[in-house]
Amino acid sequence: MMFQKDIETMPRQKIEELQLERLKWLVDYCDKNVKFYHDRLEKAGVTAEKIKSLEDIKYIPYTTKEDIRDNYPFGLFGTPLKKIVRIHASSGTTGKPTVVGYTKNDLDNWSDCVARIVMAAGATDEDIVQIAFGYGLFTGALGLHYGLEKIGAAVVPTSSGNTEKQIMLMQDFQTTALVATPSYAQFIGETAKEMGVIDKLNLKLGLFGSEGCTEEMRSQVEKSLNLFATDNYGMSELMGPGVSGECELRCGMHINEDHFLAEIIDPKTQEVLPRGSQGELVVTTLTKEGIPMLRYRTKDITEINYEPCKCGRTFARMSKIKGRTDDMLKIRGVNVFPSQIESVLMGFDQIAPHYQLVITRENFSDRLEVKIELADGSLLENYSGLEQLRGSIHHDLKTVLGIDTKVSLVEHKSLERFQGKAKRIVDLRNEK
Ligand code: DLL
Repeated sequence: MMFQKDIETMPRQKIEELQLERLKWLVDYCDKNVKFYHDRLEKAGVTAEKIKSLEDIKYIPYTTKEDIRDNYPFGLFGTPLKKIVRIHASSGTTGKPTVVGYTKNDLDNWSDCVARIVMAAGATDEDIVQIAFGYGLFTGALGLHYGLEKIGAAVVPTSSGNTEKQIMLMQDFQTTALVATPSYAQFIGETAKEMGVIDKLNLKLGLFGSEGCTEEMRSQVEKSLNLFATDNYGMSELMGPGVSGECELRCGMHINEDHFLAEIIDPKTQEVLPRGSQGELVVTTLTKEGIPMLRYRTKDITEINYEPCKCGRTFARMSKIKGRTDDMLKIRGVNVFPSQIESVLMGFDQIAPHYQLVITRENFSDRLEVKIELADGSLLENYSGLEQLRGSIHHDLKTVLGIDTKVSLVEHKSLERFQGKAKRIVDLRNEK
């Protein structure tokens, strides 16, 4: 089933004509309404008239997360606040969050995009869907919420957490679909098993996204909750969920190409790579008014397949995210930057500037261990001094990151030293 069949099956040529028309509109819109873009475009000598083909997008400079942050909170908005009807923000970045705004049209397009994705995954108006993403500034919950309502599903906004109650409702309502991060879904599965109620659940579909998930992990979750799971991708800067999602054939995530123009670039040289290459995904929003994005560097690594899919959809498909070009970590759904940790650690003079971040997954939950070297041996014999230091670091990290970490103080000179760039992150989550 398709939510907007005419659009989702457009011949490639038609898609590209529409994208070109919208790209010209967007350049003009950004030029006129966002000073930041106006200055950038002027410097690059780009006007809407200069865009004659989709390839001409290469003349437009890239936009980065730093650009959004530098213009905190509303500097990149394309409309006065009067026209903004919703504001979201990304979780825990260094200092200030990334703030995004939506007009009424944006919300309408957003719910259309999500409606397409959930329908492609197999959701229908017969479904009772429990949304176990955290409601709040995060785009995930409300994004899925509106899209699912649009297709007529019965939405149950349970939010994340309260797992046993979540499972009780699932049982009582005979919930048929679950929206969650794959890791939370896994925890729900485990808890339901412990409660001995797996057989009493009626789940058929898992709409998972917002973090990476290996095929092995997906199969495991499918088995534990006895459902069929699809993956969907997005980010707050571009919209939230709704950028792309798998159809039931699960051979890549269909990009909503009438709203998003995707490119793959080499993150080092910043050159656009030929079709089919793997690299950093760069996305231009073609219709967004609230906060339009010109060539936004997602830092996510993927590749795009432009062959029409056997499901009938012609929208290109991006492969599952391979990783990120930067070091941003997603711990239990919270974005954590190593630089945030570093800035906390540097505030303590009893420790040396050598640290390592070890991320593991235990009981289906991410765990971050921060290993820090003591500056010297003076504290080694002083147990209460060590404990006090450990406690203070733990407290400050929690204040800045919003999550619990395990703090381990290790002996001076026990961590690896580096000749070139440091590699401080040891991510063991996908090792098992
Ligand atoms: O996670 C939006 C979203 C919500 C997508 C719910 C899907 C479902 P942010 O919090 O801004 O937005 O985080 C965006 O999360 O750049 C990716 O690195 C990662 N990410 C999102 N979806 C996937 C996915 C939402 N399906 C960042 N697979 C992105 C792997 C994903 N990584």
